This record gives sequence, C-alpha cells and structure tokens, in this order.
Amino acid sequence: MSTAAKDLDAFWMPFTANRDFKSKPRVISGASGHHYTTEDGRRLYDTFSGLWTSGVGHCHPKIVEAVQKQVASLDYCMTFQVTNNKAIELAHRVTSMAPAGIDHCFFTNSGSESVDTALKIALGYHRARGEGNRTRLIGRERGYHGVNFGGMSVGGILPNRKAFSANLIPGVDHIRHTHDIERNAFTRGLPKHGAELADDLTRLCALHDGSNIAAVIVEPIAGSTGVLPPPVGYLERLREICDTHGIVLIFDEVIAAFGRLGTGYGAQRFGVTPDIITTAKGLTNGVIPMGAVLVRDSIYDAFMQGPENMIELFHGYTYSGHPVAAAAGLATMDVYDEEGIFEQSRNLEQQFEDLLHSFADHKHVIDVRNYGLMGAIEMSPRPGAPGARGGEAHKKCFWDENLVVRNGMDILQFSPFLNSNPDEMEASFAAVRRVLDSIE
Ligand code: PXG
Ligand code: PLP
Repeated sequence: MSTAAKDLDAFWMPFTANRDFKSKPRVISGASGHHYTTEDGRRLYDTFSGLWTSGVGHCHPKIVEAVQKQVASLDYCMTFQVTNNKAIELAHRVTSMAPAGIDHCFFTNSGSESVDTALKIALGYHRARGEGNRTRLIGRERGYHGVNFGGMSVGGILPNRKAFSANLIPGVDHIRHTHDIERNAFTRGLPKHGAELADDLTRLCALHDGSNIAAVIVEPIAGSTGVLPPPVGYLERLREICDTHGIVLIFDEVIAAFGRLGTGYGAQRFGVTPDIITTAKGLTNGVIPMGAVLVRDSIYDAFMQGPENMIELFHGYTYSGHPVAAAAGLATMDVYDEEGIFEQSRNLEQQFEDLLHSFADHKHVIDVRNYGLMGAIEMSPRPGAPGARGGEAHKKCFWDENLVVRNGMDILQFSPFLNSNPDEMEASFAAVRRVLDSIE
C-alpha cells in the first residue's frame, strides 16, 4: 500500500481542504532540480519553486553537501549564552547584502516567527527610548504576515482572521490595500494608479495620533493574497509618512528577499529602505526551516543600554541560529553568488511577463499581474462557487499535465525558479493554457 493511502489520516494538513485532498491525495516523494517525483514514478514540473522557497531548484548538490557535513559535525548548539560559528557567519553574510545601516540579524525558524519578532523589536525599541506609549501596530488589508497571533492580527486576509476575531492582539489597525482592477488591470510591472493610497496612513495618524504608533508592516509587494505589486510612488510615500511621525517601517520580505525581485532584498529593487526587514524561505532555499529579522543599527543600539550583564531583549527560539539551518543558509548564499542567480532571475523577467500576459485574452481571466519573478493570473469566480475554478485548475495541472501550480481561490500564482530553463518555463505555461481551455 502506498504511503498516501496508509497514513494520510493522521496528518492534519495545513491550509488544505483535508477531506477533499484525502479522497485523492497528491503525494510527492522526491525532487531534483526543477521537478518533483511521485511514489508512482511521475515527474512533475514545479511552477511555484516549492512555496516561494526553493529558487535555485530542489536538492541543489552544494546545499545538500553543506547540510550533510554540518549535521555530522555540529548537529545542534543553543545560541542562548553560547553560540555557533555558522550562525555568526550567516548573520554577517545576510547583513552585508542589506541596505547600508541595516547591520544586525536576529534568527527565527519561519516567516511567522520573523514577523512576531519584528513587531516585538519595534515595540521594545520605542520603550527603550522612553516612548513606551507607542504601542499601536498598523498592517494593511490583504496583507499576509504568517499565522502567529501578532502576524495574524496585523495581517489582512479575512479567512485567516475570521475564527479568531475576538482574540486578535489589541491596538492594531489597517491601511487600505492597493488592489484596483478597474484602474490597473493587466498592468505589466508596477501599477500607475494608487500611490495616494499610502496617505491612508496619514488618516490613521490623525485618528490615533502618530505619536502612539509603533510600527507599520507591509509586504513591499504583496504575495500570498495573489501578487499585488505596489503602485509607482507608493512605498516612497509610506516611508515619508513614517519618517514624519517617527514610526518604524517594517518590510515583510519573506517572499521578496533573496533574488525573487533580482536583488538581495526587495528594498533594493524598490529603492526604499525600511527599518526592519523580515525574511525566511529563500534564506536556506527552503532546505531547512529558518528566518531572519534584519534590523537598522539605530534600533539595535537603542537596546544596548543599561547594565551589561542584563539581557536586552527577552525573546528567542530554541532553534534560533540552528547550525544546520545556518549551514544551509551559507551554502545558499554561495550558490546565489557563484551561479549569478540574481542576474539569472532578472534575465528571466521579460519572458515571464510575456508568458503571463499572453493569458490576457482568455475568457476566464480578469487580470494578470507581475513584478520580478512573482506573477498571478486572476480568473473570474464561477457564479456561486468562488475558488472552484482555481481548485480545478490546480488539480488538472497535477493529474493531466504533470505540473504543480498554486492557486489561492481563483488566482493562480507563479513563482518560477530563479534559474529556470526558458523552454521549460514556456512549456509550463502552454500546459496551464490547455488546462484553462478545458475547464468551465
Ligand atoms: N510573511 C510573508 C510576506 C509571507 O509570504 C509569511 C510571512 C509566513 O511565513 P511562514 O514561514 O511562517 O509560512 C509568509 C509566508 C502563498 C503562501 O500561497 C505564501 C506564504 C505562506 C503560505 C502560502 O502565496 N508565505
Ligand atoms: N513550550 C515549552 C514547554 C517550552 O519549554 C518551550 C521552549 O523551551 C517552548 C514552548 C518554545 O519552543 P521554541 O523555543 O522551540 O519556540
């Protein structure tokens, strides 16, 4: 009996329709490069690079080797009170790639933990400076900041919040999202309209008083909600308003960092520097769970006061700076450098944009969006059955076309490998086209 049929009931799957899935499971048992394999020997092309995670491809030999070596030499070492050489090295590596003035790194194990860590650092920073009244946190509608209580509260995706409405953390508000199909449908790259939506933050400063706001967190380009690139001028405007009111600006770059936008960090591609950057995913190419929060010097320095024998930040995870994860991170950074991955990513952008926008004429498609190697094809929902069309597309791609395609409701999301082969990328979109043609 295959693993699929035998064991699946015990596994409560995350963000999955469990009963529907278990009635006909899609189980992966291996991967190499740009393909997955299944237990029955099928080979599937992965259009989502894992879950935005695995930009240089699966089982990259250099990363595999680094992990194997590390696990056999130093498998675990706490970073509370002692530390390990690999975590030190990786902190240097990721901060040296960051915008000037962002020179400190706090390790976590996921994007969700990075977000909650960043929010706590922002609150602690103001308190350390004697502005402990700054407690409000501002997120954005349609934002995704993971699933822990802090990130869920500043997040703006309704189904993720609905069941926990009374338990969200207090003192949070949201600015409006930037999605505007009427004005921006089928834009290539950054939409022209909507920079003024950043002024919604001014409205919240007037409502709560800016001096009470600790931090604003946004994805510089929203990913999980279906890829919403920021309107031209929007991020600059947010930065200005934060500066005016002394608010910490957090860019949640769990997806945008490490080459997805052709640069080390999205901040560099957009030319706007936040105060804190949250990362995960591409930090280790998805091989070992790890996240990192990158922090501006002035914030770090504000904590480094008082008696030197005292802990400055009462926060940390058992696995912060895990040596095997850090070894995977270091090998990933080597691959980024040695194989010119960010440049490869940039060179694929035009083809990716053209392939996505070739769907503009399709009867089901109401919008196409792209920036860097992030893209989405939004389909109209079937009347009375939102999500059904997207779900069917995902399944048909898997069973009929040997293709893994991610859908969020009726939006197909694409996260091609940063080192995709152009012919394979083209073939994958031809297969998506056949599937969309075949569904109602
Ligand atoms: N912030 C952002 C911006 C993310 O994209 C997280 C935080 C949470 O990371 P963890 O590692 O705790 O999952 C994410 C994660 C999708 C999708 O379909 C995207 C994410 C997670 C699940 C699905 O695009 N991003
Ligand atoms: N719960 C208990 C009982 C623990 O002892 C710990 C850590 O020691 C945690 C939760 C937190 O776990 P982690 O540090 O892996 O986030």
